[in-house]
Amino acid sequence: MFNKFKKALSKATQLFSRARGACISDVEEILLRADVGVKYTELILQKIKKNGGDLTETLKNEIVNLLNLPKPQIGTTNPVVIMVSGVNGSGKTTTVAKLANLYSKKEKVLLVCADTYRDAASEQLEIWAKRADVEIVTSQKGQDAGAVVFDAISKARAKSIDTIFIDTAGRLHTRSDLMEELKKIKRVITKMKATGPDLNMLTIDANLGQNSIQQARIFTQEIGINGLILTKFDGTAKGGAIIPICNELRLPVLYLGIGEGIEDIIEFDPHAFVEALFE
Ligand SMILES: Nc1nc2c(ncn2[C@@H]2O[C@H](COP(=O)(O)OP(=O)(O)OP(=O)(O)O)[C@@H](O)[C@H]2O)c(=O)[nH]1
Ligand SMILES: [Mg+2]
Repeated sequence: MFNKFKKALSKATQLFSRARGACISDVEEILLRADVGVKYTELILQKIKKNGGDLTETLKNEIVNLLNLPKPQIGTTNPVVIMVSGVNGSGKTTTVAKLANLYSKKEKVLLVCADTYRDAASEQLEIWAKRADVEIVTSQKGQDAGAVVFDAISKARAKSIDTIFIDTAGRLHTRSDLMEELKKIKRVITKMKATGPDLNMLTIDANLGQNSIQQARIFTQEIGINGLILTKFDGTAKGGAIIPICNELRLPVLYLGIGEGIEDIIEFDPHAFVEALFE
């Protein structure tokens, strides 16, 4: 897993690894260029100045501390419900497919297309379901997304499915009708399972860097996101934005998307991440 991480992070690594043995002003420049942002760069530099000792080690420890936010507890009643939301093109469909594939190695999973907005959304997800060799609940364009989710959870119960993955329609955080639909999906889940979605995750395109914080905040306020997935991390030079994103939102990063293939996802671990960054 470490190797996969290293390869996928090569862009970010190119930048961070230069901090090894660098002086403090170089570190400042590196952090700012990686889109860590002024606030968190200052915070990290203050710690380095205060601690003395090995600069690289302090830097690594500080980044781990900043990324180490508590992860949500997954309930013990099946099906575990995992819902993924996000703006258009942020990687929701690809991500639910990758996750279903990952989980299917250990348990019975079900993919659910609750995107009833986009043309051919079900067809797209069906292709992924075949690739991952997992079951799917499809839907029709214009169908009520809440009803699709209701049927899917009923089916999951009848078939003793362990975990279901719900793909939702892409929306701008400013589109209130679509935001209402997400709330409705969440209400339907909560009616059928009092604890609500076990994971209510937001996909964020890592290339947006710090610019993603405002839109993410709106999703968080509206539908109570409890974990983040940074997608397209393989191509970004703004990987340092992961620090302001999760700290401003006070949400842990749970996965990183690192490519377009079905295996291109990594469960996020702050230590492994930082080790790979500084390789
Ligand atoms: N390089 C790279 N590309 C990705 C990653 N995740 C998704 N993509 C690409 O991003 C594009 C959009 O992905 P989708 O999964 O369709 O995004 P979506 O959020 O479902 O899009 P809508 O349903 O239209 O809102 C596709 O071309 C994917 O191949 C990733 O981790 N790395
Ligand atoms: Mg989609």
